[in-house]
Amino acid sequence: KGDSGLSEVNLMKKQVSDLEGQLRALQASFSKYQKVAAFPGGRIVGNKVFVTSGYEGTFDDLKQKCLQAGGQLAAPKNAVENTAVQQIVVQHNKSVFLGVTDIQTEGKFRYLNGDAIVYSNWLQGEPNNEKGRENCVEVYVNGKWNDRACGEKRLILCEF
Ligand code: 293
Ligand code: CA
Repeated sequence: KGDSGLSEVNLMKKQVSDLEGQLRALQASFSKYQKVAAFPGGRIVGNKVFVTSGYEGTFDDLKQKCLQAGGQLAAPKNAVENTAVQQIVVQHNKSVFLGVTDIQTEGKFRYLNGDAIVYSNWLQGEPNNEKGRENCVEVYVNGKWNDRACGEKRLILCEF
């Protein structure tokens, strides 16, 4: 038999590690579907899941609640994701706050990890930083974005 036993062991090691990878992917995917089951009305777009619990609060409230749940505030990065967000806004007839702000530098909108945004859907005339105090971003029922004061209360929308 010689070293053919060894290579069989190596083959099995590879198979086990492949299976571990697949299991991890499956667990990650399953936990997202569990969120939608827990909060029906969620939307699945590719790898991303958007869900709301119906809670309304200030930006800081919402941000904390999403993090606590193991997710983050929703930040649509393309038109398909934005449409999914819009559908939830329409369903609840309540605007949501996104995980996008220009708190760091006025007029420079960023995700909560500090990266510059790669997609936006501003309503014409926005962002206007009305009264110099609008650093958060809400989504209207038409899917368009408006900068808004972070202390206003909006519907929570998390992504996982
Ligand atoms: C101003 C002009 C309005 C606009 C509003 C929002 C507030 O009042 O047309 O809708 O600002 O930008 O965030
Ligand atoms: Ca505005």
